[in-house]
Amino acid sequence: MKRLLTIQDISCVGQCSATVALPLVSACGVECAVLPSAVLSNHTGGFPSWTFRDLTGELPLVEAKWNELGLRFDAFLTGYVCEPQIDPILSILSTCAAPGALRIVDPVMADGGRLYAGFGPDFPAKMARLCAGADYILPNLTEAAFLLGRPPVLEGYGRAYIEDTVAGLHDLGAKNVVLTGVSFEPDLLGTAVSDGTAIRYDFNPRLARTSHGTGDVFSSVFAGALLRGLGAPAAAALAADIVCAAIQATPPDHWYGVAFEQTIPLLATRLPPA
Ligand code: PXL
Repeated sequence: MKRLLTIQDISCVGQCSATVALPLVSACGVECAVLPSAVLSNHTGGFPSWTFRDLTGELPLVEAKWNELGLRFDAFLTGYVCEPQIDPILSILSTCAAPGALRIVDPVMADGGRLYAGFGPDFPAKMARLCAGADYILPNLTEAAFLLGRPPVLEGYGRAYIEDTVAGLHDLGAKNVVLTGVSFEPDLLGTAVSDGTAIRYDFNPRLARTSHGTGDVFSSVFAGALLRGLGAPAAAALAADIVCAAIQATPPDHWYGVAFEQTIPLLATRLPPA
Protein backbone atom coordinates (compact mmCIF):
# COMPACT_ATOMS: atom_id res chain seq x y z
CA MET A 1 0.00 0.00 0.00
CA LYS A 2 1.31 3.43 -0.96
CA ARG A 3 1.55 6.20 1.67
CA LEU A 4 0.59 9.75 0.70
CA LEU A 5 1.12 12.83 2.85
CA THR A 6 -1.33 15.65 2.37
CA ILE A 7 -0.31 19.11 3.57
CA GLN A 8 -3.20 21.56 3.83
CA ASP A 9 -5.47 23.11 6.43
CA ILE A 10 -8.09 21.45 8.55
CA SER A 11 -11.27 23.48 8.24
CA CYS A 12 -13.23 21.91 11.08
CA VAL A 13 -16.54 22.51 9.30
CA GLY A 14 -16.90 22.95 5.58
CA GLN A 15 -16.12 19.73 3.65
CA CYS A 16 -12.87 20.95 2.16
CA SER A 17 -9.11 20.46 2.29
CA ALA A 18 -7.90 17.77 4.71
CA THR A 19 -11.40 16.62 5.72
CA VAL A 20 -11.97 15.76 2.05
CA ALA A 21 -8.52 14.37 1.25
CA LEU A 22 -8.41 11.94 4.18
CA PRO A 23 -11.61 10.03 3.33
CA LEU A 24 -11.22 10.16 -0.45
CA VAL A 25 -7.55 9.16 -0.62
CA SER A 26 -8.32 6.40 1.89
CA ALA A 27 -11.31 5.27 -0.21
CA CYS A 28 -8.85 4.84 -3.08
CA GLY A 29 -6.98 2.29 -0.97
CA VAL A 30 -4.04 4.61 -0.33
CA GLU A 31 -2.78 5.40 3.17
CA CYS A 32 -3.29 9.10 3.85
CA ALA A 33 -1.13 10.89 6.42
CA VAL A 34 -1.96 14.51 7.16
CA LEU A 35 0.14 17.51 8.14
CA PRO A 36 -2.26 20.35 8.95
CA SER A 37 -0.90 23.73 7.87
CA ALA A 38 -3.54 25.56 9.89
CA VAL A 39 -6.74 24.87 11.79
CA LEU A 40 -9.77 27.00 10.93
CA SER A 41 -13.18 26.86 12.56
CA ASN A 42 -14.67 26.74 9.03
CA HIS A 43 -13.50 27.62 5.53
CA THR A 44 -13.26 31.17 4.19
CA GLY A 45 -15.47 30.67 1.14
CA GLY A 46 -18.84 32.08 2.13
CA PHE A 47 -18.91 32.08 5.93
CA PRO A 48 -18.81 35.65 7.26
CA SER A 49 -15.90 34.94 9.65
CA TRP A 50 -13.60 32.19 10.91
CA THR A 51 -10.85 31.43 13.42
CA PHE A 52 -7.35 30.68 12.08
CA ARG A 53 -4.58 28.92 14.01
CA ASP A 54 -1.40 29.09 11.98
CA LEU A 55 0.69 25.92 12.34
CA THR A 56 3.72 27.07 10.32
CA GLY A 57 5.97 26.63 13.36
CA GLU A 58 5.02 22.95 13.60
CA LEU A 59 6.18 22.11 10.08
CA PRO A 60 9.96 21.96 10.73
CA LEU A 61 9.40 20.20 14.07
CA VAL A 62 7.32 17.47 12.45
CA GLU A 63 9.81 17.21 9.59
CA ALA A 64 12.72 16.74 12.02
CA LYS A 65 10.79 14.05 13.91
CA TRP A 66 9.91 12.16 10.73
CA ASN A 67 13.55 12.31 9.65
CA GLU A 68 14.63 10.99 13.05
CA LEU A 69 12.06 8.16 12.76
CA GLY A 70 12.92 7.45 9.13
CA LEU A 71 9.33 8.07 7.96
CA ARG A 72 9.10 8.54 4.20
CA PHE A 73 6.21 9.16 1.78
CA ASP A 74 5.49 7.79 -1.69
CA ALA A 75 3.56 10.89 -2.65
CA PHE A 76 2.66 14.37 -1.47
CA LEU A 77 -0.53 16.30 -2.09
CA THR A 78 -0.42 19.95 -1.12
CA GLY A 79 -3.48 22.19 -1.09
CA TYR A 80 -4.48 25.35 0.75
CA VAL A 81 -1.31 26.74 2.38
CA CYS A 82 -0.07 30.24 3.12
CA GLU A 83 3.02 32.15 2.13
CA PRO A 84 5.40 31.48 5.09
CA GLN A 85 4.71 27.77 4.66
CA ILE A 86 6.09 27.46 1.12
CA ASP A 87 9.76 27.06 2.14
CA PRO A 88 9.10 24.63 5.02
CA ILE A 89 6.89 22.57 2.70
CA LEU A 90 9.55 22.51 -0.04
CA SER A 91 11.94 21.17 2.58
CA ILE A 92 9.51 18.40 3.66
CA LEU A 93 8.92 17.45 0.02
CA SER A 94 12.66 17.01 -0.27
CA THR A 95 13.74 15.35 2.98
CA CYS A 96 10.70 13.12 3.61
CA ALA A 97 10.40 11.69 0.08
CA ALA A 98 10.72 7.98 -0.62
CA PRO A 99 12.69 7.23 -3.81
CA GLY A 100 10.58 8.24 -6.82
CA ALA A 101 7.99 10.05 -4.68
CA LEU A 102 5.33 12.00 -6.58
CA ARG A 103 4.79 15.67 -5.76
CA ILE A 104 1.23 16.75 -6.55
CA VAL A 105 0.58 20.44 -5.99
CA ASP A 106 -2.92 21.93 -6.08
CA PRO A 107 -2.19 25.69 -6.04
CA VAL A 108 -5.33 26.49 -4.06
CA MET A 109 -5.67 30.28 -3.95
CA ALA A 110 -8.34 31.53 -6.34
CA ASP A 111 -11.45 30.84 -8.39
CA GLY A 112 -13.89 32.73 -10.57
CA GLY A 113 -11.26 35.36 -11.43
CA ARG A 114 -10.46 36.28 -7.82
CA LEU A 115 -7.98 35.34 -5.09
CA TYR A 116 -9.56 33.75 -2.01
CA ALA A 117 -9.97 35.92 1.10
CA GLY A 118 -6.68 36.30 2.92
CA PHE A 119 -4.33 35.93 -0.08
CA GLY A 120 -2.54 39.09 -1.25
CA PRO A 121 -1.43 39.88 -4.81
CA ASP A 122 2.14 38.64 -4.11
CA PHE A 123 0.99 35.14 -3.17
CA PRO A 124 0.75 33.61 -6.66
CA ALA A 125 4.48 34.18 -7.26
CA LYS A 126 5.23 32.31 -4.03
CA MET A 127 2.90 29.49 -5.00
CA ALA A 128 4.68 29.31 -8.36
CA ARG A 129 7.83 28.25 -6.46
CA LEU A 130 5.96 25.26 -5.04
CA CYS A 131 4.66 24.41 -8.51
CA ALA A 132 8.16 24.58 -10.00
CA GLY A 133 9.28 21.30 -8.45
CA ALA A 134 5.97 19.46 -8.88
CA ASP A 135 5.34 16.29 -10.86
CA TYR A 136 1.69 17.33 -11.24
CA ILE A 137 0.02 20.70 -10.74
CA LEU A 138 -3.78 21.03 -10.67
CA PRO A 139 -4.72 24.70 -11.16
CA ASN A 140 -8.11 25.94 -12.24
CA LEU A 141 -8.11 28.56 -15.00
CA THR A 142 -7.99 31.46 -12.53
CA GLU A 143 -5.08 29.99 -10.59
CA ALA A 144 -3.23 29.22 -13.82
CA ALA A 145 -3.49 32.84 -14.96
CA PHE A 146 -2.34 34.16 -11.57
CA LEU A 147 0.61 31.73 -11.53
CA LEU A 148 1.68 33.20 -14.87
CA GLY A 149 1.16 36.79 -13.65
CA ARG A 150 -1.65 37.35 -16.16
CA PRO A 151 -5.21 38.59 -15.73
CA PRO A 152 -7.64 35.66 -15.64
CA VAL A 153 -9.59 34.91 -18.82
CA LEU A 154 -12.66 32.84 -18.00
CA GLU A 155 -14.64 32.85 -21.24
CA GLY A 156 -14.31 33.50 -24.94
CA TYR A 157 -10.98 31.68 -25.24
CA GLY A 158 -10.05 28.84 -27.58
CA ARG A 159 -7.58 25.98 -27.73
CA ALA A 160 -4.69 28.34 -28.47
CA TYR A 161 -5.22 30.09 -25.10
CA ILE A 162 -5.25 26.77 -23.24
CA GLU A 163 -2.15 25.54 -25.08
CA ASP A 164 -0.32 28.78 -24.31
CA THR A 165 -1.36 28.62 -20.63
CA VAL A 166 -0.27 24.99 -20.33
CA ALA A 167 3.07 25.78 -21.99
CA GLY A 168 3.61 28.66 -19.55
CA LEU A 169 2.92 26.35 -16.60
CA HIS A 170 5.45 23.81 -17.89
CA ASP A 171 7.93 26.67 -18.23
CA LEU A 172 7.47 27.34 -14.51
CA GLY A 173 8.92 23.86 -13.98
CA ALA A 174 5.85 21.65 -13.55
CA LYS A 175 6.33 18.26 -15.25
CA ASN A 176 2.64 17.54 -15.81
CA VAL A 177 -0.23 20.02 -15.89
CA VAL A 178 -3.88 19.23 -15.12
CA LEU A 179 -5.89 22.35 -15.88
CA THR A 180 -9.48 22.35 -14.59
CA GLY A 181 -12.50 24.45 -15.52
CA VAL A 182 -11.75 24.32 -19.26
CA SER A 183 -14.72 25.01 -21.55
CA PHE A 184 -14.96 25.56 -25.30
CA GLU A 185 -18.73 25.06 -25.51
CA PRO A 186 -21.28 26.45 -23.05
CA ASP A 187 -22.69 23.02 -22.15
CA LEU A 188 -19.38 21.26 -21.51
CA LEU A 189 -16.82 21.70 -18.75
CA GLY A 190 -13.63 19.73 -18.37
CA THR A 191 -9.91 19.31 -17.98
CA ALA A 192 -6.76 19.61 -20.08
CA VAL A 193 -4.04 17.14 -19.09
CA SER A 194 -0.53 17.71 -20.43
CA ASP A 195 2.68 15.76 -20.00
CA GLY A 196 4.61 18.36 -21.94
CA THR A 197 4.31 16.54 -25.25
CA ALA A 198 0.53 16.37 -25.80
CA ILE A 199 -2.67 17.77 -24.30
CA ARG A 200 -5.62 15.43 -23.65
CA TYR A 201 -9.03 16.99 -23.10
CA ASP A 202 -11.93 15.45 -21.20
CA PHE A 203 -15.38 17.00 -20.82
CA ASN A 204 -18.53 16.37 -18.81
CA PRO A 205 -21.91 18.08 -19.22
CA ARG A 206 -21.81 21.40 -17.35
CA LEU A 207 -24.03 21.25 -14.27
CA ALA A 208 -26.38 24.11 -13.45
CA ARG A 209 -24.75 24.72 -10.07
CA THR A 210 -21.31 24.81 -8.51
CA SER A 211 -20.32 23.88 -4.98
CA HIS A 212 -17.52 24.88 -2.62
CA GLY A 213 -14.81 22.24 -2.17
CA THR A 214 -15.05 20.63 -5.59
CA GLY A 215 -11.39 21.41 -6.29
CA ASP A 216 -10.41 19.48 -3.18
CA VAL A 217 -12.54 16.50 -4.23
CA PHE A 218 -10.87 16.62 -7.64
CA SER A 219 -7.31 16.74 -6.28
CA SER A 220 -7.95 13.97 -3.72
CA VAL A 221 -9.46 11.52 -6.22
CA PHE A 222 -6.83 12.42 -8.82
CA ALA A 223 -4.00 11.74 -6.36
CA GLY A 224 -5.55 8.53 -5.04
CA ALA A 225 -6.29 7.18 -8.51
CA LEU A 226 -2.80 8.05 -9.77
CA LEU A 227 -1.27 6.11 -6.89
CA ARG A 228 -3.54 3.18 -7.73
CA GLY A 229 -1.92 3.06 -11.14
CA LEU A 230 -4.25 5.05 -13.39
CA GLY A 231 -2.55 7.30 -15.92
CA ALA A 232 -3.03 11.04 -15.46
CA PRO A 233 -5.77 11.43 -18.13
CA ALA A 234 -7.78 8.53 -16.66
CA ALA A 235 -7.24 9.80 -13.09
CA ALA A 236 -8.40 13.29 -14.11
CA ALA A 237 -11.48 11.89 -15.90
CA LEU A 238 -12.39 9.81 -12.86
CA ALA A 239 -11.88 12.80 -10.54
CA ALA A 240 -14.14 14.94 -12.74
CA ASP A 241 -16.84 12.22 -12.76
CA ILE A 242 -16.73 12.04 -8.95
CA VAL A 243 -16.99 15.85 -8.70
CA CYS A 244 -20.08 15.80 -10.94
CA ALA A 245 -21.65 12.96 -8.93
CA ALA A 246 -20.91 14.82 -5.69
CA ILE A 247 -22.52 18.04 -6.93
CA GLN A 248 -25.58 16.10 -8.05
CA ALA A 249 -25.81 14.44 -4.62
CA THR A 250 -25.65 17.77 -2.79
CA PRO A 251 -29.03 19.04 -1.53
CA PRO A 252 -29.83 22.50 -2.97
CA ASP A 253 -29.91 24.13 0.48
CA HIS A 254 -26.48 22.72 1.44
CA TRP A 255 -24.50 25.83 0.50
CA TYR A 256 -21.07 25.47 2.12
CA GLY A 257 -19.76 22.21 0.71
CA VAL A 258 -20.29 19.24 -1.54
CA ALA A 259 -21.74 15.86 -0.59
CA PHE A 260 -18.66 13.89 -1.66
CA GLU A 261 -19.42 11.26 0.99
CA GLN A 262 -22.24 9.93 -1.20
CA THR A 263 -19.78 9.18 -4.01
CA ILE A 264 -17.45 6.86 -2.10
CA PRO A 265 -19.27 3.66 -3.20
CA LEU A 266 -19.10 4.82 -6.85
CA LEU A 267 -15.41 5.67 -6.49
CA ALA A 268 -14.68 2.18 -5.20
CA THR A 269 -16.23 0.62 -8.31
CA ARG A 270 -14.16 2.79 -10.65
CA LEU A 271 -10.71 1.83 -9.35
CA PRO A 272 -8.66 -1.13 -10.55
CA PRO A 273 -8.64 -4.23 -8.30
CA ALA A 274 -6.04 -4.02 -5.52
O1 PXL B 1 -11.46 24.51 -0.85
C1 PXL B 1 -10.35 25.33 -0.79
C2 PXL B 1 -10.16 25.91 0.58
C3 PXL B 1 -9.44 25.21 1.51
N1 PXL B 1 -9.26 25.67 2.76
C4 PXL B 1 -9.81 26.84 3.14
C5 PXL B 1 -10.56 27.59 2.26
C6 PXL B 1 -10.72 27.13 0.93
C7 PXL B 1 -11.47 27.93 -0.04
O2 PXL B 1 -12.09 28.90 0.24
O3 PXL B 1 -11.11 28.74 2.66
C8 PXL B 1 -9.59 27.33 4.54
